[in-house]
Amino acid sequence: MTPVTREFERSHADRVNEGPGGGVSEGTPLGPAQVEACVQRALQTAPVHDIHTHLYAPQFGDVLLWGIDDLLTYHYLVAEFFRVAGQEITIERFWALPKPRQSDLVWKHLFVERSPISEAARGVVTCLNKLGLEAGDRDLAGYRRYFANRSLASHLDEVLALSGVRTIVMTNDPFEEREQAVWRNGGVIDDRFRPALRLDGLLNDWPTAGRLLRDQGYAVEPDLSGSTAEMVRRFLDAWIARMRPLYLAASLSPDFRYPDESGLTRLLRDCVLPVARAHDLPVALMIGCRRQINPHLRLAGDGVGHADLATSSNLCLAYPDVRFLCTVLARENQHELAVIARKFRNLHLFGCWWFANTPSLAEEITRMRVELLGHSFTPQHSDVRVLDQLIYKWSDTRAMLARVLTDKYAALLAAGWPLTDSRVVCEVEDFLGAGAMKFITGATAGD
Ligand code: FIX
Ligand code: ZN
Repeated sequence: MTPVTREFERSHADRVNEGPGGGVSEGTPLGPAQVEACVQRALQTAPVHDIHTHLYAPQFGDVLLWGIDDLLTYHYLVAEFFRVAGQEITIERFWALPKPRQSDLVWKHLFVERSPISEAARGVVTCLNKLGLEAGDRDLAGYRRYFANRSLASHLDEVLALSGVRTIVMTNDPFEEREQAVWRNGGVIDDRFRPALRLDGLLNDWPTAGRLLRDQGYAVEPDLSGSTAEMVRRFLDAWIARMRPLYLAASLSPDFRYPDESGLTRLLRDCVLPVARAHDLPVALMIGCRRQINPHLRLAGDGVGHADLATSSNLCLAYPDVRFLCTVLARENQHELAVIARKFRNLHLFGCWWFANTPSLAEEITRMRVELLGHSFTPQHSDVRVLDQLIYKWSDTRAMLARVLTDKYAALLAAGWPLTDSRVVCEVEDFLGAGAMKFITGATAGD
């Protein structure tokens, strides 16, 4: 049993379940007037285990983004900036500027010349205010001074305290040179950060991945023939040994089909799934991103497409002994995925991903998931790329969950079911990531 499994095997929920009368007798009984305050309190105190981010432990150096210029050049805001900037600011001219000049432009167009009303723009306001900087002062130079005077170590502590985040799961690309040095030197030493082995390079761009593997001495073929599958498995084994990831992950296009005649099916069937099974590691599928629909926008240029989710049920059916995490990008796919999850205990839904992470969509999706799945899903991950964004993404999620869970628990009480504060607290802990960690580590309650 790994240390991670031990940490999550006995959650608050399990302890309450051991109480007399199946646990409902432990804690203080709740009346209708107390439900909202109890849910709010539970959401404020439960630690967050953020199961998908693009943050990195400080030892990765400048791979970890933080501070005002990174906040303002977040790709969500870059896309919004180009919608309102004058034609004289061409996309090429913008990219040629150093980051602080890019953020000057974003600030001017999205925060000075108009109210920062979009979700991503309001997020910056929330971050600044919660850090004690008056966003309304519009003092960009002052915010820069504030961040310049912070040490990363204490800033990280403060952001984690403000956002209530205990665990940050990184996105670790084995082909990313800047990350490789950390793994060569013994790996991550800050246990607030946990690795996830990201396989987009391998699965979505085989010509490049194959070349990189050959450079590293793996005898792989462009057409995947010969010993390629065995070599790729060895490559994955080596990275799993080095990184000890919580799960393997890939984002997939809406055109992804499994099984089919493609190289992607072969790489999954002959390499990734056998390796996941052998190491007892879940596979996270993030489906529906149509990459680079406007390549000029770079990271901001990705779009969304409606996926054929028969692929998810085919995988869950064919590999009952592999645990799958899944999130989908298109609003149109959300209901279908929740129905599929009802059919497969090896499928855990997580998060309202990217364009689905807006207050209105996240609330709609979360209500629907609670109604169809009860507790057996994880409402949110942050997906943040800049450390400070944890502050607004998790305060927004807590506000959304407060509305949804208050309604659901109030309806349950009204239906005549007794509730206690302890029960609510432990269920909220699971919703904020403890449940996902149990699924990921194979310690799901009831096993
Ligand atoms: O593929 C992913 O993990 C996506 O979440 C990102 O690549 C995307 O750019 C993003 O930041 C979404 O929030
Ligand atoms: Zn992501």
